[in-house]
Amino acid sequence: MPNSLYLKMENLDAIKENASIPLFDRDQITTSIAHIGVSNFHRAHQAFYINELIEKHQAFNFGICGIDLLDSDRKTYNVLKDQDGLYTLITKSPTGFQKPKIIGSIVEYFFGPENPMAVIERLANPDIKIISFTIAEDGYHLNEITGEFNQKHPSVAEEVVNPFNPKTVFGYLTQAFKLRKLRGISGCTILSCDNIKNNGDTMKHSFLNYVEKNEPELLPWLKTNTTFPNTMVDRITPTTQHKDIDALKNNFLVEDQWPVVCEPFTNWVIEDNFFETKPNWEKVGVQFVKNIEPYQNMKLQLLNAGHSILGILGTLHGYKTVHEAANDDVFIQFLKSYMHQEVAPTLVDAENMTFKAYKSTLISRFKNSNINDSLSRICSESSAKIPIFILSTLKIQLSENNSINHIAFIIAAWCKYNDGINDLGYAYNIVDSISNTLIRMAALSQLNPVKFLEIEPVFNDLSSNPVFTNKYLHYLNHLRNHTIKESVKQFNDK
Ligand code: CS2
Repeated sequence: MPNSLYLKMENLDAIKENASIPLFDRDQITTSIAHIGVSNFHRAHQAFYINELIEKHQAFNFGICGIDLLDSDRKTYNVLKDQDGLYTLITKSPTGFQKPKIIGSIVEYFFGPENPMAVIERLANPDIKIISFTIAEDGYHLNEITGEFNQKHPSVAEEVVNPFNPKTVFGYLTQAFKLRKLRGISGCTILSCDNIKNNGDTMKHSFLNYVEKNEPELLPWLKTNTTFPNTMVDRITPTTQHKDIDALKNNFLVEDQWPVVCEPFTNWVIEDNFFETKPNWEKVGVQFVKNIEPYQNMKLQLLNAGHSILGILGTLHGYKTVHEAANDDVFIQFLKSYMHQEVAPTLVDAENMTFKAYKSTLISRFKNSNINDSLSRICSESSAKIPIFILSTLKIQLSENNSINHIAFIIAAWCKYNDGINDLGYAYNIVDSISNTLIRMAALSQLNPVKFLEIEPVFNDLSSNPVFTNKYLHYLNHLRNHTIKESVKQFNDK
């Protein structure tokens, strides 16, 4: 059997026997995108689109400079350094694998903790026209109640006294834009690719709030030199498993320390609001639209909410993966009627995407067993996800006096989820930045069930709403005395 080869530039010629390699000369590429947060998702989504653009349309000016800012991202730094920025994308459909594809669009990489000044200089460089990022829901440091930037966050407090060694994306951007202003360089587009509602507006709000507090003289310049388009990003990207690494090595003879797995489906919609020139990304299927809201709502309230629901119900039952929960008729019936009865009334069709069409693809995406997406990934950081994915629907449904039964049931089930034990009697971890609070409030709710709703950063003043609370109490009582399957079945049959 031939030997496997390390993924590196010098081995690409030999690797091309078994995997698709970038069909372009990477040395010709110039960098105009800096992306902060080189997550699996970024590598399956934006970096894939850019790779397509360079490969099929010779757009050599769109190279990506990957940047990570957190110590916990050191592994990405080491792997991408070892592999010359290359990595493998493994696209898995329900029926099997496509030939693995080596992605070559990340042509530079910087690691903040190693050299913060180099990151600041790179972001300040006039070549960079777009600064994009995926920093996850809790990276925005917004106080859920007041909507204000959380100046007291430890990383913020630390960087304010040591501004040339920033810790947050906001600190880095501030220093970079100060340099641009000082040097007479114009600004750029700041592009959020996170799963949060009005992600561009949210970034703008957080960042300008931060600057107003910490560097007020920069504010007027920023307002005229940056734009913050809202975006909708969509591609299911599970956590890479050891068996993916092994299969790539054994079946395709490629030794990649950290390949990325994803589904075939992909979608990227961006509000047409670029600073100076709009990129020509429509050539690879990106949609530029005037009004992003219907797309975002559909995606967050159907796909992401659907994931969270399968995550909570499935974990309580003892399932480990999304496809197991999605192939269980009891859970999928619940999910479908949730979408139909409680989400549909809050949505409007988007210009190029109807609610019905989007919904119809979803269930089969969830059922794709080759993706093997873990429920633990889905349930991680639920305290930041549930308000965006599910409580936003609740707010509308309550204000319209519409049905809220499913949501009351889901929140009750989430309370039980935080007991940390499934119906088979096995314990699982609650992975959340406020896990201690979630566990404590779920425990207190054994005696006083409304307690769980008193987690203010998540629920705000929901505990004082009798319409919701009564339903929640009813379902929690049932859930505490039955298995999740029994409770969902009873709910479905009513
Ligand atoms: C998931 C997302 O955990 C989650 O929030 O729902 O990561 C989801 O897989 C992506 O948004 C798909 O586009």
